[in-house]
Amino acid sequence: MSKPVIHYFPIRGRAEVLKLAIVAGGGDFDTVDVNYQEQKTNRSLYPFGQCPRLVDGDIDLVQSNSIARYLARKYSLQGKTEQEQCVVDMLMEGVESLRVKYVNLEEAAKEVYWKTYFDKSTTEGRNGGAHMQYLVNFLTANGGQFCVGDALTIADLCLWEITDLHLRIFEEQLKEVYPELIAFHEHIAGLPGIKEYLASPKRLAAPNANSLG
Ligand SMILES: N[C@@H](CCC(=O)N[C@@H](CS)C(=O)NCC(=O)O)C(=O)O
Repeated sequence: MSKPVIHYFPIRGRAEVLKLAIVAGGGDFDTVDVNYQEQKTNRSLYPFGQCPRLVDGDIDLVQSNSIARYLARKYSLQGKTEQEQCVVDMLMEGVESLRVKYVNLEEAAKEVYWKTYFDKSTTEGRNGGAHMQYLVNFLTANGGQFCVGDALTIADLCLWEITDLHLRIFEEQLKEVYPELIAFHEHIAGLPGIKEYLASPKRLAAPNANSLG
């Protein structure tokens, strides 16, 4: 099996779910610090002028969720049935809705951010379709260990990673309001491949380029 190479900045960022998928699937990866000049000017390697970019044998692609879906197929993390795969896909989009809110979070806006996207009383409010409770609903309905079916999927890794990011910022609130999410986070972090990766030097220190990172 070919070894994927991830071209990205030296942060976790949008590469982190990709790395988690590879290690959860029993694989390994290399990383290359992206050449920003090339990223901005080479439309065939970087069609959208952005990274991450994944090179894996003949496969060369960008857009993190497209890469995540490719890796999910490669490492059998896409769900077992058509029904499961549809829900996995839907949850990935649900996490993405929250991520696009998160990437612009600033210190001064933390309180409003929590109220809008995490406070259980605001699920019926205007939030751009992004609320942690919406995601947790799937997790609890499925028993709490995995979001979909009875095995790890890429949807779990997306939810794990967005939870991990928010734990840095809202640890106490998350523990109090979403204990099932904390239990899920611990469960996924202990899975083979993931556990070793998280303890290894390959797990980069910098979460992202966000000022809260
Ligand atoms: N929709 C894209 C977004 C990619 C993105 O925002 N990439 C950022 C880094 S996380 C980037 O390349 N920023 C530099 C730039 O846009 O010039 C994806 O999911 O891959």
